[in-house]
Amino acid sequence: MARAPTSRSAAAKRSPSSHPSSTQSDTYRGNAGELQQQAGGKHPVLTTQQGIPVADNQNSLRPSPRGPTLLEDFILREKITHFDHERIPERIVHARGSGAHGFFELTHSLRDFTTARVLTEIGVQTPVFTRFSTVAGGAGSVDTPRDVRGFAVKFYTPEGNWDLVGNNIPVFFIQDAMKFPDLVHAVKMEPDRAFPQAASAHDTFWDFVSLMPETLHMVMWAMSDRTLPRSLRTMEGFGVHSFRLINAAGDSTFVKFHWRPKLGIQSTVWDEALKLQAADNDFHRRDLFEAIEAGDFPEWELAVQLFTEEEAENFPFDHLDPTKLVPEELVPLQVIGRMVLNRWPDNFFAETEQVAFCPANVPPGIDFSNDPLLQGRLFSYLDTQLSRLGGPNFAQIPINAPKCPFHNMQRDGQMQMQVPKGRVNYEPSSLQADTPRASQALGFRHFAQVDDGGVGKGRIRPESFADHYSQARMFFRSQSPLEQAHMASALVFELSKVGTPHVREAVVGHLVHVDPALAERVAAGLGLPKVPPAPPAAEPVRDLPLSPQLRIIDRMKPTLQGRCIGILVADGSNGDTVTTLRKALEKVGATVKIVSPRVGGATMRDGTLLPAHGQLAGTPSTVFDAVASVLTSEMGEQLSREAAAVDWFRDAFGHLKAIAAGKGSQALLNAAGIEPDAGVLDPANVQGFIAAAQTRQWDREPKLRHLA
Ligand code: HDE
Repeated sequence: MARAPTSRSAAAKRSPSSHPSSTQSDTYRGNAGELQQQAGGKHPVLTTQQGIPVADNQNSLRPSPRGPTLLEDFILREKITHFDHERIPERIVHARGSGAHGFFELTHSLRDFTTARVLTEIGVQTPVFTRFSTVAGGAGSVDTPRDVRGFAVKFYTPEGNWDLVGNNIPVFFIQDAMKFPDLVHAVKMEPDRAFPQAASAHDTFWDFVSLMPETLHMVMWAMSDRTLPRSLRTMEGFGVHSFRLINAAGDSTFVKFHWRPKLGIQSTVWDEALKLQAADNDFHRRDLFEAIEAGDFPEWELAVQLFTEEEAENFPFDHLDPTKLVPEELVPLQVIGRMVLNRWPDNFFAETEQVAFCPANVPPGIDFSNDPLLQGRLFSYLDTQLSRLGGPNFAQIPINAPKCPFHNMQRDGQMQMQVPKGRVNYEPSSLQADTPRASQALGFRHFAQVDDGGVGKGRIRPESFADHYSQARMFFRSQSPLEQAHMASALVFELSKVGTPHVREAVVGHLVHVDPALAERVAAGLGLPKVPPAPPAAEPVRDLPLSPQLRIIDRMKPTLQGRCIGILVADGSNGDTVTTLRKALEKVGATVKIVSPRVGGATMRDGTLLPAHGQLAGTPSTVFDAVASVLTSEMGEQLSREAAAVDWFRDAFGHLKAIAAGKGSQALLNAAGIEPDAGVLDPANVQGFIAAAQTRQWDREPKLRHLA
């Protein structure tokens, strides 16, 4: 066996980060760098975790060619043992997620309201790591179920980490942390049968809803198109709870945080979301990855709603109740900065999986409100990290470590990575001059809230939390008629998956309070003989002013930026038409992907080969925002007998997408049963197609499917 010789000069030239096993430890890096293969000199020598060079990575150690494996084989044992321990417990909620690095830049100072530097220093770029997630499914579940999305941002501020751990919906299902385990148990797969995965359409979830009327407002959001985002880049984000901002004088102002996507808010339609679960399990993850790789960096505005204690007292609801939102019409949004995600993680496990968010992580100048859900969250996240990440030192994992200096007397514990020096690991001490000390001037101060003069200790739900239906009604009635129809249909879909008749009926009973006409529509959709009676409501339901800002359809941005158009080609296609269309689409910011029966591409009429991004059978139109086809009549005829091609058009039409299809595609349109409308154009009508592709063909929907 030839021992690999060492080469100091080659090791010296190589940058430490290029080493495949580079870690934070310089010692480790240095040792590994000593060993360099002679042949070619590019590959460092494979070693064990102890730095022992490995000669053979193919065969385990045996006493004879066909003999048993020897226990002595420490290389095999170490490799297999490490592999056996590669997984850590997945998050009990929000297990499925995708993250990215970026920065937050403040454009408007909140100096009058807070001392937090991240919210007062205009122009400074604070590094962030953002993780988006679904809630109910496991880590390997699909990206597009009907589900709430997590929107968690870790700001590495100069005064410590600030985690804004929000969702893409501004309210929550429950009012008190005490009910969170029940809610999560009810929505996740049922414990005896272990299905359904990543879906709320089952008995236990709706049973819980039917018995917990406080869920009704968020249920209306969950049944809206908000839970079917087109992309993580087209989602809004919300801090949900009221937080406090504290200024230099110690005054408190309540704040609600909102993220608004630069691309505008946009969703898919339900049938499309369902089919995406087959077309691309990683639809959102891939979209985020591809956008960042292409330099098309996802961006959001950060906006705040600010209000005082006195103003809050006059709201027609209690802002400490997380099932309530503060309408923009009541407290306008002020944009204070932007977040850009510009770097995909180097390693999914090390960063996206190990990132540990916690709403209790706030720098001085930001403080909590008494929202009872937030108060419970302040405990839960640190607690869950201890078991998920294996001990109290998870803050030392690079993705979790603050990027500002940090010093304290916390010592030892599993996986301790730091090597503290000196005798002093306590405070106060007089033996060392440089030990950390608390600072009245710079340290975190809690807002000194005056007690609200209540009745004393007790398991008490405030009276001001009693109205469960008025905002649910406000949200439903603020939607456009089509969005209302989507919600009614979603309720019918979900409740049709509920096998227990009394649960279905009880939910419809609650809907009577939300909107009697909605209850009628859902009852009809379920085939109930009559609308069940509404349960008693603790408070009379009020007609609050409507909030059109809560719609999606009207607020979709007329742009092709961030949108992806598929062009179907086959042998004989007119390459000039394809090029003209492609250039025009790319000019206005769209991403264009070529689809062809074979991934190797198609030979154009002039003999040139146009390579494809995707094979037709594996690239259904569900993954595009609009589609075009440039085909000869002969190929159109041939493809009209190909199910994947017919579905390509049928689904694009059914999902309300613009279609550019010339004469050559007529046989396909016929086979797909498409009756051309304003959203079906000739590929030569480039500007017409661009205009149509900027939106969905909403007028088409009522002609296509029965909505409840
Ligand atoms: Fe969470 N939540 N949550 N949650 N949550 C977790 O923490 C919890 C709530 C949210 O990308 C867990 O590290 C309780 C509201 C996001 O890593 C856990 C309560 C909102 C993420 C936990 C809530 C959220 C989590 C699971 C009610 C929106 C994913 C793993 C009192 C404002 C963060 C983990 C990531 C994750 C507890 C309610 C958002 C168990 C007890 C409300 C985005 O600690």
